[in-house]
Amino acid sequence: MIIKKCDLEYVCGTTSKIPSTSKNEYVLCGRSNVGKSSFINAFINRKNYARVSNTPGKTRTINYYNINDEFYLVDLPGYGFASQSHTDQNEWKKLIDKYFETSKDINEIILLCDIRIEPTDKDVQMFSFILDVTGYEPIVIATKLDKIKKTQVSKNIEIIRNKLNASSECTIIPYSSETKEGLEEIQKYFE
Ligand SMILES: Nc1nc2c(ncn2[C@@H]2O[C@H](COP(=O)(O)OP(=O)(O)OP(=O)(O)O)[C@@H](O)[C@H]2O)c(=O)[nH]1
Ligand SMILES: [Mg+2]
Repeated sequence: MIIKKCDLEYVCGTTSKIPSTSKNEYVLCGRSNVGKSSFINAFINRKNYARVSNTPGKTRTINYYNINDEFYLVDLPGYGFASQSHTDQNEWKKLIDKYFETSKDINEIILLCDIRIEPTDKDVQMFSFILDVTGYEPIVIATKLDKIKKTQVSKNIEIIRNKLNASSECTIIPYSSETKEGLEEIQKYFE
């Protein structure tokens, strides 16, 4: 996929109106620090256009990246980090609920999981929440592939599938933003 254009076009917080983009939205969700913003940078081939940080909770708003005027990558704020207060968790929930209730342009939801770690209860909840609101299983990108040995990949993918209660048809793509392994497969999937 050739990226001719990428613009951060909308940034939504809890008090913002969710835009009606009238274009397909590919939605990225997952734990804080799992690599959502890094995925966007790899996808658009830019270094730090979507802000990446070691500090969990970097992305606090819903960020809409217009790709080639064809579709949007929607970066949702991450969940489940230790320093997240109750107030922050409530704000997060309000924003996420508002997005899923309001947006009419969701085309595909992508749940990112760290390939090294068994999905947390929050990941399991997110997976089943997506299934409930859309009627479809999300696709799963298993991030940080560069951090494990090749021989562990298929075992870890099955651990993710089992823990998420995902079907055997659910697409789970091993991926690394460092090496870009898996990127082509994801792009093909989008196309
Ligand atoms: N080795 C390796 N590190 C990665 C990969 N993807 C992300 N990281 C690192 O993980 C950290 C968090 O990445 P982000 O992309 O900011 O994570 P996020 O999901 O956007 O986090 P929030 O904005 O807090 O929700 C950064 O230090 C990244 O460099 C990957 O594929 N491999
Ligand atoms: Mg982020």
